[in-house]
Amino acid sequence: IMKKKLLLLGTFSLLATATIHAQEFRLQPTPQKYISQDDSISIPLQYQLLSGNSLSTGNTLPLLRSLMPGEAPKAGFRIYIGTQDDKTVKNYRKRIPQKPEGYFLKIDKDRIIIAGADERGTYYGVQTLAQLLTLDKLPLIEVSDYPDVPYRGVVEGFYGTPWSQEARMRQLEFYGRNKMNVYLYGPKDDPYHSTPHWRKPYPAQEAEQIKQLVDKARENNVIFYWAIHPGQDIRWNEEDRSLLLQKFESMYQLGVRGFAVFFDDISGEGTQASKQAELLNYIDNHFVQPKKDVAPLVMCPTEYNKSWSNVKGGYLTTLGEQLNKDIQIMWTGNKVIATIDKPTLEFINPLIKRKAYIWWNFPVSDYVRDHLLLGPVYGNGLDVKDEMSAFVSNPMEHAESSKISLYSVADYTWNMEKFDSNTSWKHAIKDLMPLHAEYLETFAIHNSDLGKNGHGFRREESTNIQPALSALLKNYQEKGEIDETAYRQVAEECRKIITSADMLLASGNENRPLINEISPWLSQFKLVGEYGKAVLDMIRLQRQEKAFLPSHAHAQALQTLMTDNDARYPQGVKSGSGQLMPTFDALFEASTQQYNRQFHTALNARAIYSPYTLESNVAQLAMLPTQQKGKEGSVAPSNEVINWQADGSLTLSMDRPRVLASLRIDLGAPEETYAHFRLETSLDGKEWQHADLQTAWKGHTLQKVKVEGRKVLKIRLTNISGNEQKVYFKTFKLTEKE
Ligand code: 14T
Repeated sequence: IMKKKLLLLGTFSLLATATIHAQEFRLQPTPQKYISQDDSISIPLQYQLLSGNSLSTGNTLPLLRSLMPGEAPKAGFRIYIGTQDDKTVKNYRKRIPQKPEGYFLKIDKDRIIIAGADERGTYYGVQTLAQLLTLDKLPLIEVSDYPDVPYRGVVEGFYGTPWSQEARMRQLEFYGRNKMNVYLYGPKDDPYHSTPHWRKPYPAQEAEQIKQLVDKARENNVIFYWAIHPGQDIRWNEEDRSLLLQKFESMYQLGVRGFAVFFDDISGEGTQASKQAELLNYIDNHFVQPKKDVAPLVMCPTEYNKSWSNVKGGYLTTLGEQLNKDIQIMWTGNKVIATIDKPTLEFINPLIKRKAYIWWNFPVSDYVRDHLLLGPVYGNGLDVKDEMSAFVSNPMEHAESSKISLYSVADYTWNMEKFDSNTSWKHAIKDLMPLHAEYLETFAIHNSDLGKNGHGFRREESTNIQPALSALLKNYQEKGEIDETAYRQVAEECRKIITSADMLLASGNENRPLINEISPWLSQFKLVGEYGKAVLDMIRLQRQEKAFLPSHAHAQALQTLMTDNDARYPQGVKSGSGQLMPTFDALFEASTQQYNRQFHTALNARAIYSPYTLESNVAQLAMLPTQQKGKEGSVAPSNEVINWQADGSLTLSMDRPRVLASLRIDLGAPEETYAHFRLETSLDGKEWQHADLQTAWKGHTLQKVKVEGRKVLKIRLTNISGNEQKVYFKTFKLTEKE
């Protein structure tokens, strides 16, 4: 009896004959089931291929042949491959999981069997073999595998610079390798996807590029969905309907076999549920169904998350009742940016009378463009595989950097119950830069959180060093003492940060596209590490009158360099903003204050120089960051519906009285709403002067405030209606007089 070992989770057992690296080997995405023996074979140099008829077209065999070049008609080693009805695999039919995209893979002493439930399943069997072939020897193994979620992948749906052609080509290959089967093309800033040009065909050059992507997608067994975003100016007439169908037909001619219509982030006419449903059904009945080779239609509703939905208004139920059953409906969860759990799906599925097609807004960073979101994927339910039809991730405009999350999304959607966030994250990093993984991990762990933002969505950051950071700060602030263990840990981490930034910046061609994307943040990251060291010097030297001064000056110089680097890029550059920077700033302030007290000096003890600060007793407003660029100061837009309670107010305070040139406020609400608010300014924070709101131009919700030449210290906006007001907080922007 052969000794068999059941490995349900995690890494391979150390195979007697394999290399030491085998210890770190892991199949990705995590398979449903595999059994491996403590034995392995050499990779066959020659083999006989016995392949099923179902694979005569398609890319499964080309992939296999590219992985194993030694095909020879009379070789003793045999590879049997096929889908379930093929003769080549008939002896193994019962072993094939009866699930879409499932496969059975067996490696024996004298043969390999790859048997799929369908063509994509067989292809995934070959992808698993491809991973095993990276080992020095092939382990004797049996894999029975299939995905938990039917559609898994990516929706390029963010605002900002769309991905480059080269980036997309690399993505599609990545999806194939990670067993993701959909890519939805819908960049908000492609003019031919959205208003103004959705009605027009692509110019020849752009069309050619899309064709190239479609081919690449097919090569990797990914369904390329082309999405249209017509809602901003669509008219519900035959003319626009036929223009839309013509556009789809032109995309079909380019090879597109998946179509989507997005009605997100629009207002006015386009938002009517019954009109949307009528259009979608028409497309389904007259375009998708007759063609026979087109994937199920996908739509993104206008009310695409719970917080924006008005169940009584009937929008979602209308879609649920009227849309053809096979049309998929997207959903981002309880909010625009949210993790997905059981209750999320129990809310939406009954309304739309089908399983939601999850549009997960992570790691998208278009609302926090100064941050990179490189942390682990966590927070989604591990018990929701049966409640969703799809799970697609909306990524960052940084394609390569997004792969850290996308790798884990592939893992999560394939095998939910076994998804281990941290393990998956570490392997994602190793997959991106095997030779520099250690350094990339250090960079990623400290570049995970989003900072303050209107959606209130945050991520853990610096979890490896967070306990040491808080112990160090607490002891220093409360007792003026240095926790030596924590001090050593933080000093060591700063050293690692500086090394990692250097090693990655000088990593040459291991992953050039990735380094190009992150280089502004790498420079910032190195400064964060140096700043940390300078601040550690400060607390160490705080009682030494002379020695303290250069460390204080150095820390200030590094603050200036970080501010300059941040200002060098239009989107800004923040690194370590979650834990490292707040701790270092607090240590800078505490040690300088101590020093000033002890030596009766007046060194600058303020780490962050921010001319504007915001206070509010309206919870959703209090989390908004303020910004300053030149003469312009602003509060970031909220991006969510604000429930502004009666008497709730927002106060913007300045570091010193400043003379205003203009002030603009947009609550995204009709003109009448502004009568419910009182706007005031103050020069001393005690006496308040009224200021008049005026509609900037007809039909627009933007208000201009008559404040030219007014000298102010504070600006305050209060809800005086006595009732809660629901508003959007789109603009709050002032300019100062020269
Ligand atoms: F379609 C949706 F599911 C969706 O999420 N739409 C957009 C998306 O394109 C964008 O990348 C994402 C993150 O910012 O959120 C949606 O865009 C918004 C969301 C807002 F709350 C645009 C404006 C908003 F105020």
